[in-house]
Amino acid sequence: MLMSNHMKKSVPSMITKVKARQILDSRGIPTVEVDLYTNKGMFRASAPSGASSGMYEAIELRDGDKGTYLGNGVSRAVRNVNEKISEALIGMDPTLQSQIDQAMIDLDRTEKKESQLVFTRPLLHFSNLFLPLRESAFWEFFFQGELGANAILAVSMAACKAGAAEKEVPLYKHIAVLSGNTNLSLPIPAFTLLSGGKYAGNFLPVKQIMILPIGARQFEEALQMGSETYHHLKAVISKKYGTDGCSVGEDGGFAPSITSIREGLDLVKEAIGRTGYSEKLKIAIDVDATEFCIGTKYDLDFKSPNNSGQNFKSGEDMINIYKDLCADYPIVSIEDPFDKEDWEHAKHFSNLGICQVVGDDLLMSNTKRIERAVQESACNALLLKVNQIGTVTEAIEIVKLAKDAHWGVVISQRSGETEDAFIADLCVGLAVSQIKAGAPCRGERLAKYNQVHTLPHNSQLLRIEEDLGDQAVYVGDDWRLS
Ligand code: 2PG
Ligand code: MG
Repeated sequence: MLMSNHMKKSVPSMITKVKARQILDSRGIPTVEVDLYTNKGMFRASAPSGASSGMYEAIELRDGDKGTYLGNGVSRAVRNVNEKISEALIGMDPTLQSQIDQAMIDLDRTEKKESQLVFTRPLLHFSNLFLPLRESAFWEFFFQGELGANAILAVSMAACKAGAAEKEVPLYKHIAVLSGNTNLSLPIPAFTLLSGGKYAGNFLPVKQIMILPIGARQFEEALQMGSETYHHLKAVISKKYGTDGCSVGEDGGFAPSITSIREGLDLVKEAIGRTGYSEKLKIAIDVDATEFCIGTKYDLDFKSPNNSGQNFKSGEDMINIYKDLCADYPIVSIEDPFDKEDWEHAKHFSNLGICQVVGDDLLMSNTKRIERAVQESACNALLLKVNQIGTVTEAIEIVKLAKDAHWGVVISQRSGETEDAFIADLCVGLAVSQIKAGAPCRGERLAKYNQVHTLPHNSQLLRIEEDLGDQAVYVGDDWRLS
């Protein structure tokens, strides 16, 4: 027995098999799931997928065959894992994350150095010029990597889980070691309470109104505050808009038929008022302004069928709107307050220092754009979407970039999620100050929050807060520092 244990240890640790398959994400759209095998067992990860995409991010590979899953199938990405990536990784040590990621990056580049521009439909009509760019037939083309960010990321995360198992440490600790981080902390959750923008069928122009439980003492308490406020909000909405006002958007936030940001904020304020935590909960908004930027103007009525065209705002107007909102409500963070190319207003607003200004579409988790934003002070927090950067190693690097600039860091869900809780461990391992994983409701969102949280007696595997015990430090009041 002793002998065989000894022999087991001496077997060199290596990846023995990588197998991908197509699964469906939370929107019912295909995505890539990977099972990566080592001498220690099988490790599974899946890639999320979002609505916003563009020329600066790592691009997921989709089949484009409109007859199958409306063109969203990922069988080519799956094949890339099963054939090319698998061949490149078999035999590698799963603890060597950066080498694994580099092998995939190299493989992608040997095949095709740059993303490929693929046209799926010709430009249709001159009138498209007047639509927001992402609405237009101009965008019937997309940039496509060779292997697919969906293929690469799922393998990268599965390998990271395998590396942790190899070292016999929890995933977050493995990530901390990979990044050289010695301070573990549990992030502030940004819970979506109201959904709007492209996420919901109401007329609320902004994408999400969220709460941040900065006054909680532990993550567990933060989760309780989020859940209770969510349910108080449900009651408030039911009373005002009827139960059909309680249908939810893509990341679980309620989507009553409200038309303005203030109407939404008033609902949230009322719900917060019912909790008894008023001082402990702050508000964050993801404006996602790129969605309603037309030329140099912002159309706050962009979702209204009776849009009179009278509610167009200039960048300056938007700054004034944000100033007033921050004065009237406990708003501490605004994400994408301007179009992704409106650097001037972003700089101006950010320099006012009124609140945390988060760059999502502005940065697209892209190193060059982050460097520019740091230099120009166009925002003061990074929103990191792992599938936009593509590998765990690159995610670690850009978080460092943001931390070096003394920015906040929010690690974020995508609208299309899976039950994979990887980002929870990533947040703790990198000690970033905020996790944005949607509402405190719906399985694919709770998978992340529950992973950070203590769930005593509920799992054979320890959750992070439980595992850290007395050493668990909830970010709380220090949430701005990452
Ligand atoms: C965002 C993200 C996540 P998507 O804008 O912050 O909520 O959305 O994944 O659709 O790009
Ligand atoms: Mg966003």
